[in-house]
Amino acid sequence: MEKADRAQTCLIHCITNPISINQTANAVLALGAKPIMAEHPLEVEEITKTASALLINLGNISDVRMTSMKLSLKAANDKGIPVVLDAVGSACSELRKSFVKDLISEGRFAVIKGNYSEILAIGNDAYKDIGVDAKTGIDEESVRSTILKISADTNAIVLATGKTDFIGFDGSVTEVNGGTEMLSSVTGTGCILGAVIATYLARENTFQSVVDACGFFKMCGEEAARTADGTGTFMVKLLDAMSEKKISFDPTMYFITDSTLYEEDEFLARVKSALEGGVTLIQLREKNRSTRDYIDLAKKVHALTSEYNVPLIIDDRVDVMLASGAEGVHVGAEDMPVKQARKLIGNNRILGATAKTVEAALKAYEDGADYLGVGAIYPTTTKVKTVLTSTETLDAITKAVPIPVNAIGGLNSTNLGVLKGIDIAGICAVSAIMKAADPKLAAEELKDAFEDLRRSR
Ligand code: TZP
Ligand code: MG
Repeated sequence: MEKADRAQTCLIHCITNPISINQTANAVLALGAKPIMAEHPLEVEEITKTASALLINLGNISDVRMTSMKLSLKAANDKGIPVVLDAVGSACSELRKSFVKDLISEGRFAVIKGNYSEILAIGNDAYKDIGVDAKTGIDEESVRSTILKISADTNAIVLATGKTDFIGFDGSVTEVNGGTEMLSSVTGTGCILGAVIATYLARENTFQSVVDACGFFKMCGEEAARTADGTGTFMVKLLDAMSEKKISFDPTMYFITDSTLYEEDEFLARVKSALEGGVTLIQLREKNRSTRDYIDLAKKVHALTSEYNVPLIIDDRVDVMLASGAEGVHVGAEDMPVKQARKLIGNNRILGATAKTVEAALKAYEDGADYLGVGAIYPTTTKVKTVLTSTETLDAITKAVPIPVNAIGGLNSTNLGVLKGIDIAGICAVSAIMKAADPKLAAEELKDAFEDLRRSR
């Protein structure tokens, strides 16, 4: 699911409950759309007509909102505006259950959503539950068949939310997995999802939009859970995840430095030369410096990389990254664990990890890595404790994880042929640039060689 998918600016009319009205409005804003929460019967038709989607949420229902919902539903249907019905509480309240039936018989919905219990209550008159949360231990088969039944009766996409979201339409059911238990530890997350779906439908009224909205929301939940300290910060981080501006990076030509070979002036001149040559990402890699010297140098390198709009990654040291203002950190197997690093740096900064096996790659991805470095492909002359990684393993890793994977180790502009056909995002190099007579030229040649390799795939 691409997080970059953002709703165009459009108005989302939400008639919803006061428990979650604020989070719901903020969620729509986070997605780049505009919320309006109007519910007075004398104004809702006028407002719905100007909206790109309508959300009707039955939570904490009142007479006024019931009246307004019917008026808005008709206005939306007349104008072909997609409507999402969130059937909150339809399993615990006869009033709401019969109101759902009323609404379904009077108007058309793009999406009807509820948790497993709510969906079962809509599909089966006798079904009852207590409260607005779904019962545990509900049989998935009955959820699937109920979704399809309601969908066939209403011609709506029907969504049953839970650990797995089931989305049914036209005889088939799509599952969306993932998410986190924490989504059910705070109130209103289901209501927020309704607004996310309405916002996605406003942009593109398709089945896929509903699937994407559910996947996006689960992903944001996972991301928020990674850095939350409790349910309070989870809620805040969930909004952050929905609106975040992750620092973007281009891993194509990733230059890793080695300052041990030069005086500081010469080192900085070479970094600048590599930037002139078009490197797209730089890692400052220091093994023998005091913390103070590491921060000092990082600040100097960061001043250079900022001029060229190239993100700076700091090897191993989260503290040096934070102190220098660098954009990210890279951790290896003996460094801070990926999960811990993600928690400390937050969700927006770049986190790289070294992986030498498919298992390690999957774990790093799940723990929050943004990219992987895999190698050494060739024996390296740079002073590192590393073993070779086969191109077969590199290939398997690129197929196993959805994040960019870079090759590293002894690579130069004349030996990239072994990487042909492997879906790497870029190459990392130390010596080929650092030790070159002309780092600018070396960076250009390496970049060209990688572009050639890509074209010859
Ligand atoms: N990890 C695996 S190989 C390597 C690291 C840090 C060093 C790569 O250096 P070079 O000079 O590009 O071989
Ligand atoms: Mg390291």
